[in-house]
Amino acid sequence: MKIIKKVLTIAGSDSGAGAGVQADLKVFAARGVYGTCAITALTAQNTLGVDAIKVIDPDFVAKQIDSVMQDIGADIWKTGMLVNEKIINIVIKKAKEYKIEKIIVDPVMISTNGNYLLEYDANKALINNLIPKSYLLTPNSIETEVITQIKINNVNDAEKAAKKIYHMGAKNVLVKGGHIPDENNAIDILYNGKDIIKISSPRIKSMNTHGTGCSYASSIAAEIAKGNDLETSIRISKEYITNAIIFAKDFRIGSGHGPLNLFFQHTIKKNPK
Ligand code: PXL
Repeated sequence: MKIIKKVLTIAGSDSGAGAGVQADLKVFAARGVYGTCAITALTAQNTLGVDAIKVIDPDFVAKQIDSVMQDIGADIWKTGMLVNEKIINIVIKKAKEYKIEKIIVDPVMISTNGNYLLEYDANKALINNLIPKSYLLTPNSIETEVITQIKINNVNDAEKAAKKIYHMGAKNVLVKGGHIPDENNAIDILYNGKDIIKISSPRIKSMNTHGTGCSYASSIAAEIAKGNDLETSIRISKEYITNAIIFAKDFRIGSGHGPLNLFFQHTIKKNPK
C-alpha cells in the first residue's frame, strides 16, 4: 500500500479559485500529498477582487477540524485567512488537542484590492497567540510591516524584521521579497534563530500572481510533510511557484489578476525543470 502524506489547510474560500482553500488544495494535489480543508470564510471573488465575505461560525470551523482529524488526520497544518480572534484561538486550541507539531502560518491580512481578510483588531491575537505557535511564518513585506512596525524598503530591513518576528516566538520566519523593490530578483529572507538564508528567484513581471502567497505556503507545507527539511522545502517551493507564474502566461483567466498555472507539469511537454 502506498503511503501518502496529509496536509490540512485552515483558510478562506475563493470562488474564483485563484487563492485561498482552492489554491491550497490544487497545490497539495500537484505536490503529491492528500489535502483536506477547514473553511473559515466564504469570499465572493473573481480576478478583479473580493465582492463580499461571509464569515463561518468559529464553532463550525472547529467541527470541520474535528471531522478531518478524527478520521483522516494530518501530518502538518497550514493556515491562511483566519478572519478574527475567535477563529485564531480555536485553531490554537485544536492544534494542542491534536498534538500538531508543525503549523505553517501565512499571516493573511489584506487582499490586493484592500479588503480586510483579518479583522483589524485580530492583529493582536495573531501576534500574541498564533506567532508563538508557528513552525514557520510567511509574511510578505506589507504583513511584515504590520507585525513588526519596521518599514521594509530593502533586504536589510527584511533581515531585521525576520529577526524581530523570531523573537516574537515563531520558530522560523520567511519574509517574502515579492513586494520589496528590486528590478531583477524576488529575494526571500529565512531566519531560523541562527542563520540568515537568502532564497532568490528571478522576478517575473506578470498580472497573474493572484494566490502566490497561499500557494507558496501550501507547497512548503507539502514538501515538509514529505520529509524534506525546511530550507529544502522552501527552495523546491520557490522554484515551483516561479514556474507556476511563468506558465500562467499560457492561459488567460478573468480580466484582472489571474491565477497561477499550478499544474504546468501536466500541460507542457517540456518541463523546464
Ligand atoms: O492571498 C490572500 C488570500 C487568502 N485567502 C483568501 C483570499 C486571499 C486574497 O484575496 O481571497 C480566501
